[in-house]
Amino acid sequence: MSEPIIGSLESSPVITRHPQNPVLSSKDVPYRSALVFNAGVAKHDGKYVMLFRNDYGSLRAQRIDGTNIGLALSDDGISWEVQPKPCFTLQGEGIIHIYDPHLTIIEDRCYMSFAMDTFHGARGCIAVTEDFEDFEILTMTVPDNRNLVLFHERLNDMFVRLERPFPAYSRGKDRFDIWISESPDLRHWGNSQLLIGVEDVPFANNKIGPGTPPIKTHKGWLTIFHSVDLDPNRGKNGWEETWKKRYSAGVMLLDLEEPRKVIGLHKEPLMAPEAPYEVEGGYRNNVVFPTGMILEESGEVKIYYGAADTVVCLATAHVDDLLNLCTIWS
Ligand code: BMA
Repeated sequence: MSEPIIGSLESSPVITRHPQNPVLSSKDVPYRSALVFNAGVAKHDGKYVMLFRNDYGSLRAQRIDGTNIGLALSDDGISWEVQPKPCFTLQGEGIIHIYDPHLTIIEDRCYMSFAMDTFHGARGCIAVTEDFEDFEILTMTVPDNRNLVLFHERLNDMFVRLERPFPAYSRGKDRFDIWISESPDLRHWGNSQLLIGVEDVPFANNKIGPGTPPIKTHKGWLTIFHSVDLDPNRGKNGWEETWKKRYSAGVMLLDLEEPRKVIGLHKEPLMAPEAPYEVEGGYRNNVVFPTGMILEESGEVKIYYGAADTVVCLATAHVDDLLNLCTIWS
């Protein structure tokens, strides 16, 4: 089944890429590192805290040997200091690697959700940590699921997450959507429901997935998701010989009381790959992968994203502009 090709895409004018981009790359890391991207970011104890994906190997040989999670701290969310050692690695029977951390603070406790590739498929995991040294894994989904993002507070007494299963018997191949589930204790999850499908996003023809843990605004929960379009005619587009996808970012608004209800969606991309560090010289070019979002008291929203699966970047927007983009859902 072939999907219509999506033409050129542009970022919304409300987005400003930070002049210091990339804000984190492998050269800032004091241990083995080749690609640094897809970072979870939150404010905690007066600091900005970042958990980032660190793929180590050889940049020159374009070879990845493994992945761990690094920790970086910052006073302003722009200049980061990477801590001396990776803070999380996981090895074991059947585990291939762990990756793509998201960070959520709920009732002053720090939760990292992440993906784990195993010999039996991809699993989504949630861990809790007091000190970013020891992590206790609270839950792991059955395959295939990933891109778990938690809401920063309980709603109707339940913890809530967005997630992206990979349904093999969906509408043809690779039609992956965003789902929502809830839990009384962060360990047992259920009441799962489709939140929004690929068909609802005009700039996707392949799949969508959760991106940033939603932030609370007076109009609803604002969240940024990733959106993928495939063009079979795209040639070699990064290290990978057959990379034919483009990752953009979209923005939507969920109801404050009933987050299972999408109440707003911007029908165009919030961000499309266009800066040099997003479109060239990377592991996979044409990738903007949103993973963290912070709402400052001034109304500025800091959006952290992986660029070209190679570096961590920052973009900013005003919260009111983001809300205005989210037109009423019909
Ligand atoms: C997804 C994940 C992400 C990655 C993205 C773009 O499937 O593997 O880690 O950033 O693809 O390559």
